[in-house]
Amino acid sequence: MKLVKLQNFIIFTVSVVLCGYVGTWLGGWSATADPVLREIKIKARQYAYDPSVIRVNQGDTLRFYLASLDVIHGFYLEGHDLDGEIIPNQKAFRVRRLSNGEDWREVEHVDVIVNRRGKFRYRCSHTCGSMHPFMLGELIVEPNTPFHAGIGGVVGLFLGLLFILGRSGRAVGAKPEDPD
Ligand SMILES: [Cu+2]
Repeated sequence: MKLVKLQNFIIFTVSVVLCGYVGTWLGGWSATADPVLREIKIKARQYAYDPSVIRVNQGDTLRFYLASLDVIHGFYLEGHDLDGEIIPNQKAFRVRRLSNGEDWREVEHVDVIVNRRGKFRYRCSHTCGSMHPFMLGELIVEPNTPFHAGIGGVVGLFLGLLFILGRSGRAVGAKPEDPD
């Protein structure tokens, strides 16, 4: 009987770990396989951005529309190689990548794919007045894997329990023929 218990324990543990792993894998897969396009309209004014906090999920594509309500502002997005220049009362704005020394180009929106989790600040990169250094916002990129891993773990637990119940049922049935 001891051997059966040990076997049950191993099968249970393996199925929980395996299903947790599969759940995590599926979670990671869905984070990149189901990217959402989010349109984000940012209004800049002295000395703030609206919205000042943006929450998105890893893998999303962010389509930024930038507008200024007063003077020329910048839009530098940390960690995403993007700098913007926003001219007031104008639908188009200018962007450039800093890494390759690219020149400004005029666009009506700019797309950024957020592949990394974390907090990234965006700040004004165009001196716009006395409080310019405090013109900041925060982009929060959240993972969406723990939920799937959790579901995988619960499914694993359930399957493991079913397996043990099935096995112990058979063990009891077999007992008269094969006593320990
Ligand atoms: Cu500014």
